[in-house]
Order: sequence, then structure tokens, then C-alpha cells
Amino acid sequence: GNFQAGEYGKLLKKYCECEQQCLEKLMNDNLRPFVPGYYGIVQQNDQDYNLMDDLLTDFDSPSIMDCKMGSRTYLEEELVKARERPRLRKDMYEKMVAVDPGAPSPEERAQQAVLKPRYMQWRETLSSTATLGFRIEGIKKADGTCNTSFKKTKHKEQVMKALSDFVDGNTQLLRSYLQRLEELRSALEASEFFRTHEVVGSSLLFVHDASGLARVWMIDFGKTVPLPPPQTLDHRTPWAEGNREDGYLWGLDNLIQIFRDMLHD
Ligand code: 4IP
Ligand code: MN
Repeated sequence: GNFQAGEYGKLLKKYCECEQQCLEKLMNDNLRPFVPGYYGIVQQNDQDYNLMDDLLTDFDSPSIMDCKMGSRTYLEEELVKARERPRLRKDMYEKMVAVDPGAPSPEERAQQAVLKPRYMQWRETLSSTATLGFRIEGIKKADGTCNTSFKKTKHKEQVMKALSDFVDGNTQLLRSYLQRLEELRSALEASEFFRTHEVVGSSLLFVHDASGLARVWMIDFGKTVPLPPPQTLDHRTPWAEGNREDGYLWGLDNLIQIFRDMLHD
């Protein structure tokens, strides 16, 4: 996989230059408390890794949820590439028909393949990414149960049910998460890094345990790229090709509202 066990409390993640650049800059940004601590590149068996904090260390039998943020899950440059040199993806066609045999167009069916942006957009509209600006990717609970079947979790009510199941109906946990999400939003709105980067495919990692400790971190910066200066994003304006908006804060606003609604606040 992408990970190797590091020293105690640390994690080795397969090297990605883009992610390395981001983590380095984030160590000097006000978002630092919301990302894993980063300690540079290390080698093991001829493979490079980024060394970072293992966010689960302080938890006892943690429950974990991965939410992919933003209204777009592929980079604009991937769209350009797919137009200039279209690459037919049989693997993505297979993943598509496994979920919905009726999804491919007649042309896609004939070639038994789809282009990446088409697959990514289909995933976005099937899930809550397109309508809420985030989607649940997976939940692993303390009792060992693991759920990654959220591909069709699209409507607000479905999201609420998944969240409520994740916290086992514990409203104190919902409150702790809500507070942390609001702190994160304030930090994002003040962040120089965030203003100057297109943040795509990045997740929020939710972690809690029976002690009541609940945290949220930003993870996965493999598709987070700097904008050409002086361009900046507000992360709320709807995307139109060329504006590079990613809908990250729009999604976070919606997620926060859902937590509030669950608490009847
Ligand atoms: C995956 O689709 C995810 O979107 C991956 O994103 C993406 O990797 C894969 O693209 C795509 O096949 P499913 O989740 O439906 O399986 P993530 O890494 O954020 O999970 P990229 O490379 O875009 O980050 P390919 O091109 O790597 O297959
Ligand atoms: Mn991810």
C-alpha cells in the first residue's frame, strides 16, 4: 500500500512531490495545528517516503471517518490532458458498471472504457460531492466494522444517518466535532496557504474514541497545487473551467450546517 510503519507515533507515506511541497509550507502556516506534523523525506528499501505524525497515536481504539472535501475531485490540468491526449480507462469503466450497469453511454459501452474526468464527474454526482461539496469515503469504527460503501450517499438525510452511526448517537461527540470544524473554518479563512492553493482530493480525517476525545485533521495533499501569483481562491465561488475554484469552504459550510442540524442548534 501507500504506507509503512515508522518509528512509534510516526507514519511513512509513499513519497509524492506535490504532497511534500504542501506539508513543508503547511508547517509554517496557521493551518499547522490541523495537519499532521511533517518531518521530511526518508528512504526505505529504495523507496522514498514522507515522514509524518501518525494521527491515531493519542487514541485508544479509535473510530475513524474520511470525508473528501470540495465540489471537484480532479485537477483542471487533468481535464486539459484528457482533451489533448484522451486515455481510455478500462479500470474506471469496470468500477462504473460495478455500481451502475446503466451508467456508461452507448459509446463508452462500445469501447468498454471511459475518460478519467467523466468517471470522476460521475462519482461526484452519484455522491454528495456535487450537491454538498464533500462526501464520506469511509468509516472504520472502534468495534472493527469497516464501511466504504458510501458511493451513493448523496442526500443530506443519508449523510446525517451515516454521521449519527459513526458517533453511535453520542451528541457530546457531535458537539466536539462541530467545535473543531468551526475552528478549522476560521483557520482556513485566515490561511495564506489556503488562499493561494487549489485544494483537490484532500480529506478531513475525523477521529474519536471512548474517552470522548474527538479531533479533525486535513490530510492527503497529492492534488493540492499552488496557483500562479497573484491568483487566489475564495473556495466558495462555484467552479467554472479556468477559475480553479474547488468548493472546499462551501463544502465545509454545508458539513458544519449538517452537524448543527443534527444537534438542533
Ligand atoms: C479513484 O476513484 C479516486 O478518485 C482516487 O483519488 C484517484 O486518484 C483515482 O484516479 C480514482 O480511480 P475511486 O475512489 O472511485 O476508486 P484519491 O487518491 O483521492 O482516493 P488520483 O490519482 O486522482 O489521486 P487514478 O487515475 O489514480 O486511478
Ligand atoms: Mn484520500
